[in-house]
Amino acid sequence: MEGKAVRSLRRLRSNIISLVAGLSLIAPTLAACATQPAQSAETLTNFKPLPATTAPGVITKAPASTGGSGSIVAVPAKQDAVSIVRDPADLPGPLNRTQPVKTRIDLEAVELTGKLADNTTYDYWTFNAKVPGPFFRAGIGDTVEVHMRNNPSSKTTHSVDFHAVTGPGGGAAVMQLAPGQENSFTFKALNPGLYIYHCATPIVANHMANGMYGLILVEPQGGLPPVDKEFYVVQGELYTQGGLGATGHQPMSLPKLLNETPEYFVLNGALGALTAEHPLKARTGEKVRIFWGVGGPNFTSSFHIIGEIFDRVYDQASLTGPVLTDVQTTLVPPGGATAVEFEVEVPGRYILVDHALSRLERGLAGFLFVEGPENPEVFSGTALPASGAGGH
Ligand SMILES: [Cu+2]
Repeated sequence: MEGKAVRSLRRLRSNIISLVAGLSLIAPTLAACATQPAQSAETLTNFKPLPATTAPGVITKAPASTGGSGSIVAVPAKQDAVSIVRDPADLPGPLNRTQPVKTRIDLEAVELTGKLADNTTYDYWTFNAKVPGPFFRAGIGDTVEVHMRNNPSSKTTHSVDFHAVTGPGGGAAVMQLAPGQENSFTFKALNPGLYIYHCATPIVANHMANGMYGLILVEPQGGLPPVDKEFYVVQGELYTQGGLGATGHQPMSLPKLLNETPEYFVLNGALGALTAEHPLKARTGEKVRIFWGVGGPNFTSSFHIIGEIFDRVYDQASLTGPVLTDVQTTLVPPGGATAVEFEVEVPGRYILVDHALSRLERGLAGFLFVEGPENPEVFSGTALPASGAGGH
């Protein structure tokens, strides 16, 4: 039995090594593509950060109850898995009001099997069946009533901690909900800012890694300056038992979670979420704002867009302090956020990354497609035919 296990692990390891070797070609290719004119949507959505390996199936330890302690079994991907990806354009617009109001937020904890990658599935825990949870918008001074229900089909207790809340546990002290339970609490939005909310039920890092995080914006007096497009992106990590690129249904690995050794880094919950499924789109001349959070649970993001410069950064999501200008890369800690603004002057494909670029090889990438007339005064150039950018 042990010999078989060792052979299987060796095979997996060699698959991963060849996978990673193949992926190392992606980064320079992407960089070369970054300033090329936008192509047809079909061509541009073919990008796959992690092609499926030739591994026959995921390799996991069988549960002890099967009598197979330490034995190696393959678990196929679940056929009923759904997309848990939240469209980064799915967020409410500016409030455009001057007086505080009483407002209401509704959350539901939903456990469901989602698509992590091609032929790889994962049991996500979510707010409202998407990762990240809904983007909420409140105004300074608002009284916010938070309602939450834990879906009766859940297997575990869930809760919510809003970093925008002043009060015990950010609400989590009164919101530990067993499956089928619901409750509410009320808070006053005292501080403007862009805040993470997340499940705060032990093991909290497990609930967050499984997808239970989102953002709430508390607009400052008068709101934020107008822009043409706003987007909602949250970075996270996944700790699967099978290695990077392993197919099949992937249980969470507690040792990897505790050792902070994720297999995947993702934007909006899954591989390809913001490249193939829901890329960001804008037109030249538009002002873009990205609300960027880190659900983590563990890794600080060095947020950068390949081929762009942030004109303005609300550092650490402070909306009332001095705004940073002309920034290349900005730090966003776990449980933190930022808002960045920039104008897009040149058409092409731009790539949202964490500039700790090994994470690109583990899935962390998003595309911003900019369409519009060429702008040779700002950028001009042609790739060499053999530069690896062929086809773009
Ligand atoms: Cu939870």
